[in-house]
Amino acid sequence: MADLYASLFEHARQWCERAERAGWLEAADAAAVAAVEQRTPADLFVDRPAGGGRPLVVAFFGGTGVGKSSLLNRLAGEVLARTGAERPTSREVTVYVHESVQLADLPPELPLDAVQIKRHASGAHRDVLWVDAPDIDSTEAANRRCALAWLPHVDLVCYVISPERYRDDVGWRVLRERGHKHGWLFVLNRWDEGDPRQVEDFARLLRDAGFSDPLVLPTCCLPAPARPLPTPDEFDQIHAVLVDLLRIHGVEDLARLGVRARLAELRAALQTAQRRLGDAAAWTRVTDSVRENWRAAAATIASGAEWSLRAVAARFAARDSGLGEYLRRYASVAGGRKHAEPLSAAEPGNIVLLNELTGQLWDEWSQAKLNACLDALEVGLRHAGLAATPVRRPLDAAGDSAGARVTQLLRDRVRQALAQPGDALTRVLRRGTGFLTAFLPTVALVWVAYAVLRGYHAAVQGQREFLGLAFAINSALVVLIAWAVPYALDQLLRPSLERTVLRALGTGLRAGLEDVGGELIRAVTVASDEAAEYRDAVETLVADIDRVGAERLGAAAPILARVTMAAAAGDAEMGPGIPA
Ligand SMILES: Nc1nc2c(ncn2[C@@H]2O[C@H](COP(=O)(O)OP(=O)(O)OP(=O)(O)O)[C@@H](O)[C@H]2O)c(=O)[nH]1
Ligand SMILES: [Mg+2]
Repeated sequence: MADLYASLFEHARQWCERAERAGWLEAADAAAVAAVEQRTPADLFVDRPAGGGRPLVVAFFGGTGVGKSSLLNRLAGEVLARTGAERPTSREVTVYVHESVQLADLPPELPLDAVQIKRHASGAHRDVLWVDAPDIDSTEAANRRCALAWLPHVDLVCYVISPERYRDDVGWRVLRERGHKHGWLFVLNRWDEGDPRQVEDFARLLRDAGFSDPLVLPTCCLPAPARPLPTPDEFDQIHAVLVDLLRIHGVEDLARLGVRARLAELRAALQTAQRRLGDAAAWTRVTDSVRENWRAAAATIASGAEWSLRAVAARFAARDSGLGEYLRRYASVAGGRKHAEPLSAAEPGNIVLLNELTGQLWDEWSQAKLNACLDALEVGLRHAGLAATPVRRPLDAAGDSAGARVTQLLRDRVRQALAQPGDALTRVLRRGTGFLTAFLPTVALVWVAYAVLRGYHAAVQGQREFLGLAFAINSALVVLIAWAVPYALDQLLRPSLERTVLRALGTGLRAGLEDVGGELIRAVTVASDEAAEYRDAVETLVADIDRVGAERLGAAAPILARVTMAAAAGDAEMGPGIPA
């Protein structure tokens, strides 16, 4: 199970690394996952065959002077660790281990110069590796650091207290945080100084801390105590309990407790980190808010640009006025172009003007409005506890291209409008008036020519006078009227260039702003898809953690419940495991 834990932890670490690199996690989220305890008691040993081929690691922890080293010496039947009146006495860890056990190189945080390893050949202690730690509440920082560094490698903590100090035990306050990571035995040493009520009193404190039926064993390490003991010494129970535990559960089963606690921690850290990724509902809210923010910003931009659009349309139309332009267009009609348009966008000079004028429409002010909209979104994301950086990245890209998009659509629409000015009906009518402008004068001329021929023929025959000035004036008037009426109609139908350009600029701007809005939504979708990928990955990981954590412990026996803390709320999610 320790190997499984190591692999799950590695996956979690890699996930965090990727997510942090992509900006989804803050360094603190990744650090919280990385800080979950990786070390396990199994690290102390080489060859760790599945099924538990290693001894159980049991350590004496507690305040200074409570008798930890005395207890180890008593257990070993010889003086292994220094004991004494000097406080603190132990400045190093004493490891008491069977000679057959192969120890691995100690992890770097366990300084070798602060460890003495005592080998023994006693069969009674073959299955247990004993550790005597320096005091946990030490005034010596080095002692405290050393004791804490060993904790992750301990299966079962033998917590030693004294009758004098158990109610105000600094070390216990430190250690109870690790309640679920270890099995626990409580030794009330210096029992010669104790009171029989203290066992129950201490047990009550432990029950309040989460132990349903804690084992509190009173002991006295003095060979000849000055006072008689209030109740018999229960030192032998320490060993008996361990033998019982190992017989029923084995090391692997007990080690699983520690792994389960680490898994619960890992799971909680991952879930905290996962909040940065949001859920489907959060992303719907983000998309809605982008849409809403942009709608408001686009309305502001559109109304702010109105005046500029008018100015551009007016400047564009200014090119189309004056006699010179009229003659130029007239020449183009005379030159055989069927429908002379007010101004052709295809003419190079007009393209330059079009580009120049439309290029100024998306200005710094418009960009600032867009950026303010994105800033507001970022603030909203951070406020909701979501990662903002990976969302901002595609949004900024969309924002940077907004000017070019809007300008392009403005130009397209103006070009289209100039290519086909007016609406469809006007265009049909103008086709008619254009035709009549040429056709009616032609018909009139043909009619006049016919009248001239007939008049000439009649005059030659002497039937009447040659045609006179009146005929010439009237004929000229007929031809003129035949041209002037359709021409005047055509002029009336001709759409105003300024209006055409202004309308095109209006629709172009609206289309452009809509396009930018669409691009912003696409950017959010890209980010939310990425978040979903990271979320899926971590959910799979959490499911694996739950599966491993939910593995039941081998055998149910009351002794295990007595040395373990009841499941906390967080552990309950990991599924049943510790038999009640
Ligand atoms: N009265 C009494 N004294 C004890 C008992 N056990 C140990 N002592 C004495 O308490 C003193 C401290 O014992 P240690 O075993 O060094 O205590 P420790 O917990 O290892 O202390 P540190 O190494 O400083 O953390 C020694 O003088 C022991 O002889 C006991 O049961 N009763
Ligand atoms: Mg000691």
